[in-house]
Formats: sequence, C-alpha cells, structure tokens
Amino acid sequence: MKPGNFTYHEITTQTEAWVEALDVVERSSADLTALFRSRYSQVIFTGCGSTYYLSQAAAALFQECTGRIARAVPAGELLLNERTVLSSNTNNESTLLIAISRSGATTETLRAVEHFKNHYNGKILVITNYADRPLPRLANLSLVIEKGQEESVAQTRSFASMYVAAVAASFLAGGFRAERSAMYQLAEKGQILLKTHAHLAQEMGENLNFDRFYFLGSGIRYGLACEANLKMKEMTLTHSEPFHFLEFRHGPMSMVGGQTVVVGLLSESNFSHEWAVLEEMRNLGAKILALAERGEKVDVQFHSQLPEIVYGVLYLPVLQLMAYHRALAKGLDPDRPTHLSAVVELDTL
Ligand code: F1P
Repeated sequence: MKPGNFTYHEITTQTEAWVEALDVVERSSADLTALFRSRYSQVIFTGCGSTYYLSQAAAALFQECTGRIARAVPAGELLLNERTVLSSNTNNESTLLIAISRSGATTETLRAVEHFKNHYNGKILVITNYADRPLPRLANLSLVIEKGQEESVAQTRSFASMYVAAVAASFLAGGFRAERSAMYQLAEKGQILLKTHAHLAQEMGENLNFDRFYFLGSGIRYGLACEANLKMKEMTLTHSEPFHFLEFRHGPMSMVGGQTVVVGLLSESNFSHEWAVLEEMRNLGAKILALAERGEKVDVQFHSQLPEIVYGVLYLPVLQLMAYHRALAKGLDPDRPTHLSAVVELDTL
C-alpha cells in the first residue's frame, strides 16, 4: 500500500458519504423533529479535535437557522470545567447536548456525555460514523453515517459526512425545507470541484517554498477554517492557524511574508470586507488561495447556485487534497500523521 492511499481514497469518495448523511437525516426526520420540539433553551455541541471544530461550524449554523442559542465546547472542557459551560442556574431540562465523534469512543467525549446524562435531564443527540460504539448507546437519538468510516487517522470523509448531517439536522430544526432538499445537489458539485481543482490542490500542496498557512473564515465558515488548518498541521507538520477574517489584521498579519499562504473561505454576504483582507495580505507578499461561490479573481469557484448556508461542505475537498499533496511532498504518510492515533482513549479520566 502506497503512503496516503487511504486518505486519497477517502477524500475523493467523500460525496457518497454526504448523500448517505442526508438519507440518514431523512430517515430520522420524525425522531429529530420530536427531539427539536422538546424543551431546551440552549444547545451545546461538543467533540474533540476535528469534531470540536465540526461542533463550532454546526453551532454557528444551528443558531443562524433556528434563532436558538447554540455554542460549541471541547468535550474535555465540558467534563473538567463544567461550570464555564453549564451555569449552576441552568434548569435541568434546558440544554440539548449534541455530541459528535467519528469513532464514538473518544474518552473525553464519552465521559462528558455520561456526566451530562447523570446530572442533567437534557436530551442527547449523537452524530457518529460507527453504530456499535459506546457513545451512541448514551444518546436519545443517534445519526450514524457508516459511509463516513475511515482507515486514515486524520478525518476527511468522516468530517464532511458528519458536517452534512449536522447541517441537514439544523435545517430540519429551523424548518428550512427547501434548503434541506437542495443539499442533495451538493454531491455532484463536490465531484466536479474535486476534478476541476485537483491540479491546483497538487500545485499548492507540492510547493515547499511555503512555510506557513493561515485559514480565514467567518460566521458559519470559521469552524471549517479551523478544520482545514488542522489538516495542514496533522498531515503535513506545517505551521498553520485559523482566524476570523477581520481578526487577522489585529496582530496575526505581522507573521505574513513571502512564504505565507493565506487561504480565504469567503462568504457572499460579506465578500467585499473579506476580500479586502486578502488583497492587503497579497500586498504584504502572501500567496492567496481564495474559495467562494464565485468571483473574478477567486481560485476555487463553486458555482453551486445554492444559498450560502447550504454549500459549506464545498470548502473542504480541495483544502483536504492540498494537505494530502503537501504531506507526500514532505515525505510524510498522510494516512499516519506523526504522534497521532485515530482515537484518544485515556484511562485517567
Ligand atoms: C477526535 C480526534 C480526531 C483527530 C485525532 C484524535 O476523534 O481528535 O479528530 O484526528 O486522530 O481524535 P473522534 O472523537 O471524532 O473519533
């Protein structure tokens, strides 16, 4: 088996898992509707690593769609610093907990959900890729997307599959019927993007003159920028950080130079403000990689003709592929990132 074979396969077949995620939400729609109708005043999304970043992306979108207060916390924080997340005044039934985990076996997530289950009466929704694991057993309802399962350590297909499920579930909670059915168009658009931008991902990934990457995304895209940044770190051992667009001017831009790549996950709603940041960084010497629905100078254009709350998953494949190529160019195995294992299981918690 050549290094990176699994990762490459998982990235390039991920759209099948997107479709399965939509089918899973569709099949569970009655149960999900009942769950979202239950009494709660806030939603906590939780996970670790990639699935914490997924939680960030999902919480922003959930709040945007439903108007309900939603936030994301790392499972380790929910477990060890509970009072920074759940107020002691919190009514027992007022939190809906949405736990996300590829493996369904990460110790922090399990312990945090167990603790919540034992001390609060709020309902628990789990989003995962494996049915026969401890986490789904703790849930009132689980969304299991088996086609998202992976051989590789770093999450690519799994992340996208669970993200699609979280978005579709948020649309259901918010009554966004048309947006939910529009999501079925994403798979075809994702496949086209993977084909048309494979070369760009390779060219950017193989350019080892670049020594640092910044991923900018705001609103519902910030969690996705965090995830793209994590791929670059895990797979390629490259200095990389995520920021909200306008935050980048407030200090981080001092790191920009001729070997910097600034990746912009641009929105339509704030395009001009976000584009201005990229242009400023270009003037400071950075290489810009821009992704957006459309735009004259945008490198990766989706042309999805879908609303921006629908097409978030389209930001991922080209960036995952860029990390894959950079790992290979550095002589690393994208399937087996340095020091990492697929699941963090601890006997100390
Ligand atoms: C979470 C996770 C992965 C990461 C690493 C360790 O796993 O942090 O995101 O890539 O391999 O575990 P999970 O709870 O989503 O299975």
